[in-house]
Amino acid sequence: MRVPCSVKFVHMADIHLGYRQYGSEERALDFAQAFLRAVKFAIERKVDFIIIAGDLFHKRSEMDPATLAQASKVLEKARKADIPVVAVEGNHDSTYFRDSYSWMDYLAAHDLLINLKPSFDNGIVVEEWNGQNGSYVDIGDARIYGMKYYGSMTEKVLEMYAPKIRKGGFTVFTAHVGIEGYMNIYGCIPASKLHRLKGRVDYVALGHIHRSFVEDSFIFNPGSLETCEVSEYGVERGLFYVEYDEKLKYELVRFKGRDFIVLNINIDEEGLSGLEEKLRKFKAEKPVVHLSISCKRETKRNLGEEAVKEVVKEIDPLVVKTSWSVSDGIFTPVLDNRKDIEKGVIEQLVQNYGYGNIADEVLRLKSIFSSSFDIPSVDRFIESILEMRGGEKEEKKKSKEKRKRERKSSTTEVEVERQEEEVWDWRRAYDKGGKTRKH
Ligand SMILES: [Mn+2]
Repeated sequence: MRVPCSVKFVHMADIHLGYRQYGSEERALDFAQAFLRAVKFAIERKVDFIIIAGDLFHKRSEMDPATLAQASKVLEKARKADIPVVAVEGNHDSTYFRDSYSWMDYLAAHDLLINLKPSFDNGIVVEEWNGQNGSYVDIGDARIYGMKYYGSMTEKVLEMYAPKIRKGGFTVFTAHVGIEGYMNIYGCIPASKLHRLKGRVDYVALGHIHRSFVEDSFIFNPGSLETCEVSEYGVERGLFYVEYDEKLKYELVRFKGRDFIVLNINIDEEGLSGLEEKLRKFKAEKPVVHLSISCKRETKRNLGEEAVKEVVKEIDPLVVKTSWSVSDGIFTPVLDNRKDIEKGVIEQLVQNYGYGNIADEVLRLKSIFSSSFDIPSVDRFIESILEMRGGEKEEKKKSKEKRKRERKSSTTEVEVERQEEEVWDWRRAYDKGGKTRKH
């Protein structure tokens, strides 16, 4: 006999709280605001529960008070509305080889979320959530199973996990794992391994890949809420609002985040006025600007990076990133670009991990390791990086103060919208440079 069930929920993933993208605190606030918006949406729709399929946080160990406050303040909103939040840990949330206490466990200990993961004791243990630990939980007409990120062990763990799944009403399986063929990142498995859960599971709720996709109305991946790297900008991403009433209905809900402007320009041909013209065509509020500039080596030398940045400053950007591709003439051998290309690839790869721009250092390490595995020179090199980073921090601080002084007020429509949006105390405290205000 079929038991009728009716379920309503929101499925989100890859929130990356605490990500100071480009070293910008404003960007970290964008990620928090995106999370707040998503949870408020769920509350407005009066859902039965919220699923967070991993990567709530950007960093797994170094937590700072502002980030923790962002997470708990928003999760408290859901708790006040009596909406349970069911989560699993992503690669950014936990160390997956050792089973240590994570910040997600901490939030679970404060009744702010249900952190589902199997345990291991002579094989896999899949038990009901007891308020502290567990792999599945029953909420209303739904049962939700969770599996955290296991990296290269994912397939093995899933193989052990799958036979333990027992259908209970509308059954969800949520995991932080990617599917091969969507994005070339680590931690993906073939889709077939999950399609095999059909019959026992009604909805597979994934996270990890930062773009949305749906397979067979069975596997769902919403993508990241904010733009974690420039290549994600403009990609379909959002959260899934799902209703089940003997029939599955879902929609991808998108929210507008920080504006990005991605531009290619040949300065020799178009000049700085060409750049100005191109920039003016965008209607963006305090955007992140990525400029790929190509020109002759001579032009770069004569013009300099600052002149280009001055032009971009006209549109009041939040961040300006430039990458130059210079040539000495028509007959520049392609191989000359190899280093740039390699550097570009590494920049893209490490950008997502919050280490800042360390492409040069990675390349240098690569050359040390590929010439000879010489530990003393590795040590020396690491030490020199650490010294350099110390200096950079000072400089960043200075330029931040300068930026603050230069900040202009703008009154575009988007700005008004933002002001109307509910803003937390931590955001204000942050704007004041972290100083506590008297009430
Ligand atoms: Mn992620």
